[in-house]
Amino acid sequence: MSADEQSPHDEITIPGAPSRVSPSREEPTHPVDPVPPAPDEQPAAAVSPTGRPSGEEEDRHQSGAWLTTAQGARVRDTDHSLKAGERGPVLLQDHHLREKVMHFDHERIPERVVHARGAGAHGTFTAYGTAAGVCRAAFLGEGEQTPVFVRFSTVVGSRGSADVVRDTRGFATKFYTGEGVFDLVGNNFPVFFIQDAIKFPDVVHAAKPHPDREIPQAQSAHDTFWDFVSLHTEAQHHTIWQMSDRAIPRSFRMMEGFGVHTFRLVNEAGETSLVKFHWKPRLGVHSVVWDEAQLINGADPDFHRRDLADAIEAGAYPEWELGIQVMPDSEDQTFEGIDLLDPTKIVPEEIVPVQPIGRMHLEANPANYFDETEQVAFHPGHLVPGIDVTDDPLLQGRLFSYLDTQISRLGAPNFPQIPVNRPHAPVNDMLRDGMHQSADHAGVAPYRPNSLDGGCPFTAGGDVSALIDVPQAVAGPKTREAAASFDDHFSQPRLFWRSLSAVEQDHAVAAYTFELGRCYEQAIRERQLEVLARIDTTLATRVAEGLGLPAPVGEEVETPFDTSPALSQVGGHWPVDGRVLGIVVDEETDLAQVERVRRATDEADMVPLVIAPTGGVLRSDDGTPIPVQRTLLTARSVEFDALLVLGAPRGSADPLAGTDARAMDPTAASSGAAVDPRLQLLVQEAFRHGKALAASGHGVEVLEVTGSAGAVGVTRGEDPVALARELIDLLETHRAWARFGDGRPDE
Ligand code: HDE
Repeated sequence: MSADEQSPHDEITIPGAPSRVSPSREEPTHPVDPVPPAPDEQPAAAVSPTGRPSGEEEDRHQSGAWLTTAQGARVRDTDHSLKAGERGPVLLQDHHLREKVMHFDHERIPERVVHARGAGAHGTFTAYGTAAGVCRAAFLGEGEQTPVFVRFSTVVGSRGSADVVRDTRGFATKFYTGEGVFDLVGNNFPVFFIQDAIKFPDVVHAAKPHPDREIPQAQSAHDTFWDFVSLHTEAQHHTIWQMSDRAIPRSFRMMEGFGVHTFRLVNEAGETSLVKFHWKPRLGVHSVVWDEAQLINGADPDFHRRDLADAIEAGAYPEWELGIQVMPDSEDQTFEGIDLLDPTKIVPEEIVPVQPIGRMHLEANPANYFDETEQVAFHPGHLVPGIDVTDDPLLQGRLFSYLDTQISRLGAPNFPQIPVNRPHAPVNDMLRDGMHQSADHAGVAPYRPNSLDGGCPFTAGGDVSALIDVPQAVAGPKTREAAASFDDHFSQPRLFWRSLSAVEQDHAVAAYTFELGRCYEQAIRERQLEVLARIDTTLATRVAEGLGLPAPVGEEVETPFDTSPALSQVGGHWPVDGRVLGIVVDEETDLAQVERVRRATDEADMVPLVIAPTGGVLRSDDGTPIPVQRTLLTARSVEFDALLVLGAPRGSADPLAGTDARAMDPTAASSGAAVDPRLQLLVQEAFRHGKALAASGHGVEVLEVTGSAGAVGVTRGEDPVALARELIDLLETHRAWARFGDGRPDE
């Protein structure tokens, strides 16, 4: 085995490199044009501020080889300010200095008050045409293709917080349809904490860090959160989802999305139906385990963001099917006893199946995070003809909030003119002027009716498709009350609990115990335990045991639905696109075999990462270069979905010995026994997180010293390629579930 310094050209692309051109070691001296977006990146579409195709995408990129001021004047020196003498004071006339620093001082905009941390991507939605019977929206017509921009987010943490925290995830999609923008601003849970928008500031204040010390960041494991949800018991359904594995997704690509509220669809004949929107990921719904999540947040706080961008760069395009549950638009807007206006309720899929209506692929990363992901402005009120809202009081409040918040964040009412927000449909409003206006408005009469501009713009007549406000009859005394049908807070959390498999229930018990265990106030713990007892006494008893508290006695609420298997995420076989296989090698590993394993992994649309004691490039006997992507110093188990151990490097003096507690004491190596302790840790962690493991040759020794040999989902053999294929098969079930328990639903 030999290690070269230089990176070779490797046909198997490992995503994530910051630049597509390898930089020179020396500072470049010849001017070149600005770097265009990478092949996997795409800026917002080239449409004018008034929605016309401009075809001038490149005009938005900076151009010219020379550094200029914002006014286009070329600059000779950007490293020294203009001074009165080399050691003298800086002169006020230095426009370049002042412009540079002024702009820098204002680079930030306020982060979103919720959902501050997110990642976005461009894609395409292709409709099946199956919704035509219930919805007249043109973009749902058979074969129609609509560009989309999707932003995934966590809710509670600040913009710089870690990705894999226990939290709800936002799943917001902007459809740039020919009839205007439609935003489906959903979450990865189908229910919400509160039933009325007026409590939204309260629940967010409770979930956000405590106002005095501003801790804890990005998590619900603290007193104010549990104080709120135990007092507002409508929050318990959302809370049990939050304590389930759904709150720690393996990837944005492996999350369901839900519109949460019931929407009203209108067909060509003007008939209406009540629907709930669902996004179903092609890769299945998968999560990390809690211990893994905690490690990830230290090892790679950008885990989800990186996973999304890398998958797109590698061509493993994330994909979801959009589906709807269709319920009749009855007078009471209730279905099988479920109030469809209550956003804390689901309609079980076993009762109303989700009908697929289209498919979405995400195919391009944003060319610039700030321009697109930070400035994208969603709004549940961005609707197109055929889609209308209902009287769900939570949705009604959202219709106010999302316009309002953009004024704080994007500074002016002209935010729809920011490229990522521009409609791909002709815009002819009578909104004028305002800060950051960038449209050219012709004409003199932005009012209606007018005669000076020939009466333009006209309102759409009955024969022209236009937004519909369904003439829903409303009547009633003004009142600050909720309907009695909103009072059932427990039957659906109970349905959720009973639908989980045994291993998922174990995880939920551990999550409640952890979170309540992090609270300081005994009264809050006890109150929440009493509330849990109304959901399920076994759940409450198990959590109480973990907290060392007496089991509460409560009256369980009966649920009309026994279980809903669709709520469990365990079981089934799923595609493995973009999953990461770590391949451990040492100086004795047969590198020709490693190369074959890499190819087989790449062919399975997975990412092979070679882990060796030190970095560089290895060469097989026939000279094939094999780049090392991780060393024992830089690898951490959480990055890999499965491990193939083809070597057992001995412990050696780490380059940073003494600064890394995991590095081995070099004197211990001579004692003979030791497989490098960092490799042992790697395998032990992967093992306890239920990941698939395989070993061949010396690697088998690693399984033995870590005590993982012979366990479920751990395999060994002579042929590394056959082992890699076995691992890929195992990965289709996501985890070796039996290592945690039997994974079957609780009897
Ligand atoms: Fe939001 N929400 N929300 N929300 N929400 C925002 O809008 C709000 C709710 C959701 O990636 C804000 O531009 C109120 C439910 C997502 O840019 C703000 C209420 C659901 C995103 C706001 C809710 C969501 C937001 C913050 C209670 C799931 C991120 C910045 C009535 C169906 C969108 C912004 C993105 C963002 C208000 C409840 C989803 C303040 C008042 C329910 C995915 O306008």
